[in-house]
Formats: sequence, C-alpha cells, structure tokens
Amino acid sequence: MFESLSDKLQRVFKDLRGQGKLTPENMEAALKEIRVALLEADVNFKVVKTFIANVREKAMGQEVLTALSPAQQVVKIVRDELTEILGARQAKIQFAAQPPTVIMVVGLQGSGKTTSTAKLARWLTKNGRAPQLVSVDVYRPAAREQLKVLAKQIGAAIYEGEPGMDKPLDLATRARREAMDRGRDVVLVDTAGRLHIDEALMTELQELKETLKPTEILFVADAMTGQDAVKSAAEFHQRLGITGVILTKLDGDARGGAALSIKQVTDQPVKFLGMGEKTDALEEFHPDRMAQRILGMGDVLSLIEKVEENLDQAKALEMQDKILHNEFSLEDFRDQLIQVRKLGPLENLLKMIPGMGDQLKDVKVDEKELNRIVAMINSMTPKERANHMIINGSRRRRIARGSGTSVQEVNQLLKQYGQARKMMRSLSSGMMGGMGGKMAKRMAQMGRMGGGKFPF
Ligand SMILES: Nc1nc2c(ncn2[C@@H]2O[C@H](COP(=O)(O)OP(=O)(O)OP(=O)(O)O)[C@@H](O)[C@H]2O)c(=O)[nH]1
Ligand SMILES: [Mg+2]
Repeated sequence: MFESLSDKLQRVFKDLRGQGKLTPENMEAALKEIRVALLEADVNFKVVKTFIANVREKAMGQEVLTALSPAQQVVKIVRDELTEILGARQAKIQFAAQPPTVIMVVGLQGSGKTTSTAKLARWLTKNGRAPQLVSVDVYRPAAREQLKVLAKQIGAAIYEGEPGMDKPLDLATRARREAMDRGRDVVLVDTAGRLHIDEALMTELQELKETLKPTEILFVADAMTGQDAVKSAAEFHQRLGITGVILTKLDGDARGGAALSIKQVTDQPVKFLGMGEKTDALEEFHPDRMAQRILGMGDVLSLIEKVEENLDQAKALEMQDKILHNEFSLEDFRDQLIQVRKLGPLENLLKMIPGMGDQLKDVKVDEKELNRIVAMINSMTPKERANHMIINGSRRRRIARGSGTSVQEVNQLLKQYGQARKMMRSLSSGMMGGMGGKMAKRMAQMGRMGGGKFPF
C-alpha cells in the first residue's frame, strides 16, 4: 500500500536534496510532482488541490529555516500536512457512558463488514471489553452463519436469534437485551450490504439507528475501490451520520488514496485499518504514522509496538544471553523463527523498517520455507538440537525422512543456522563489520530516526 506514492515522493525529495536553497522555482517543480503523485495514488482531486495550496503557503512562510536543507524542509511540511488531512490526532472508539455501547457496522456489499465486525470483537476483547455480536443481515442466508463461524473462532459471544426471527430491528434489540442481561458492555451490529446505496437499506439502517442509539456508526470502506469508496462514504454520512471509518484491504495493492480523501470529504476520521482476511489483521489508525509510512520513512512506532506485543520479554533476554555466550542452539533457532512468524507476514514487517520499503520490493518471504525449517528441527533429537556438530550424513538422512524434506534441505538449514550464529555473534559483540557496511549504515540511520531526524 502507498508504495508507489512513497516512491514518487522519495524521488521528489531526492531531487531537492541536490539543491542548496529552497526557491520558488524548485518548490513549484516539487509541488507539481507531488500533485501528480497524489492523483496517481487515487487521492480525491479536491483534496489534492487543498493539500498543494497548504503546502505552498507553509513553504513560503518558512524560508527563514536555513538550518534545514530544502529536502528536509519540504518533507517536514508535507509530512505535517499529510498528518493534518489524515486527521491530526488518533481518533479512538467512543464508549457510551451507560453500557452497553452499541456499534453499528455499515457499508456496501463485500466491503468487509462481517470480517471487520469479528476483528473489532477480537480487538475489544483484547482491550478488556466484553463484546456481544449480532448479525442483522437477514437477506443473504449465509450471512448470519458467516458471523457465527467467526465468533466461534475468536470465542466471542453472539446472539443468534430465535427460529423464524427475521427482522433486523428484533434481532438487534434482543441482542442488546442479552448483552445487558449478561453484563456485556459492547454490542457489535453487523448489517447487510447492497451493491449500491438504495432506499430500502438506508431506511432500515436509519431505523436501527433510531432504536439502538449507537455511539458509533462505522463505515467500512474497501480501499481497493478507491474513489468509489470515498463517494459512498459521503453518501452514507449524509443519510446516516457516520462516526468513523474502517478502511479494509490495505494489504492488497490498493493505491491507498482513499485514506487521504475520506477524512477530508466526510470530516469523519479513519479509526481502523483492515490489513488482511484473518481476525487479527486490524490496526488502529494513527494519522502521524500513516503520514510517515506514505513518505517511505517506515513506521518504526508500529513496528516496535508489534514486536512488544508479541515477543516474550523474558525469552528475548534469555536468548540474548545465549547468543553472547555462543550457546544459541538449533532449538533456539526454531523458537526464534516461531516468534518471528507470530508477528505476521514477514514482508509486512520488514517494510516497516525505514528505508527498507524500497529495497524489499521484490523480496518474497516464503512462509512455507519457515514451516519446513521448523519441521526439520522438530525431527532432530534433543542432542542434535543442542549440538549441531554431531549431525552427520546418516543423521541428516533420518532428519530429512522424518520431516518430509530432502537431505539438501537439511544441509541448507544447517548452513543457514551456522550463518545466523555467526551474524548474531558479530552483532552482539557490537561489531557491525560482519554485516557489511550497508547494513551498518542502515542501523545507524535507524538510530537517527529515533532522535527525531529524517534519514536524509
Ligand atoms: N485482503 C483482505 N481481505 C479482506 C479484508 N477484509 C475483508 N476481506 C475479505 O473481503 C471479502 C468480503 O468480506 P465480508 O466481511 O464478507 O464483507 P461484507 O461487507 O460483510 O459483505 P456482505 O455481507 O456481502 O455485504 C471476504 O473474502 C473477506 O475475507 C482485508 O482487510 N484484507
Ligand atoms: Mg457481511
């Protein structure tokens, strides 16, 4: 997502980097490129117009900042402006003073309502809430079943209705009753979708709104549909008064412009991003981080958060100690791989590292390969895992047989493990030399990022 936009902006900044001073001429040239890049990223043209005007105005007023290079200056202005149009501050979910809080999830057909409802339930549970799910999509026979399956999967409570109950309003009010009876504090209402906005649907949603008095009406927008998503968001908002947006399918090759436009057009903030089909693929939306991500500066904060959330701190320390003492065994190697895998698709993770987005364009991390490695290590005896030196030819054959792999693959694994050991040692002893200058430079850059400076 946003890759091509960030690439293009990077080029603009690179061009500016060669210039000594920010002049009206090079500023205009840069603005022109930025305008094209935004339009190509599918950002609404009205939004682009305002954006460019604001950046120009700020750039003019900032000529005194001689301490910054032109590139830095423009990056800063563009970043601030991007953050501004994305919503300035993170917009959190609102909860009712008097529980249960009702959240209606609305949107066009196939935008990801049902999936997002389940994701939200999981997210809420993780944040100490007790959600009550209900689907009021009575038109498609499988719709309610779909939410039920997801609810079971994540262990969330769902109100399934009585036999023959087929009125959205009945289902929703009974679900709320059930939530109150059982002390659940959030009712998530998954609604029906239509291909296009139609009267019947809008009337139904308005009725639900009147009766349920929801604290949040979240509009689910499929980022892949670009400007159409922006248009329907505006219409839903006009008819229903939405309170926020969940932007889905940003893991695909959506150009992402919708994220920049929806807030501007509806004046309602994006609250969550859908980053995949699984129920854990939901991220809170942070305007500042998104702006940073668009500019290709990586998303260090999200990365750190993700790592902290998933890695067992004690285990990490223990591992560090082992690496220092060269006791990093194949078993540890396996545990590390499993830990890393828990963080989600590796490519996504790597892309969050500043400056990596560009280099990793063609990198595909093979998840199956990871599974094979884990299988091979599982096929080893504890002794072998503790000391790889004893793994001779016949042991290699046995391991390959046991894990359904080939001897070549076992050989390769042992080689990789050897390299990992070596690299970790050189890292832990503080010598970057072993990694090659380029990598060392990257690390240094990352360090600078932490100090709040740009990697230029
Ligand atoms: N890649 C990806 N797929 C998603 C995401 N969110 C939803 N999907 C997929 O999009 C398709 C439609 O999702 P649903 O949740 O059924 O959409 P819906 O809005 O409930 O659809 P209707 O009930 O038919 O209106 C499914 O195949 C989902 O797996 C996402 O963030 N990323
Ligand atoms: Mg649905």
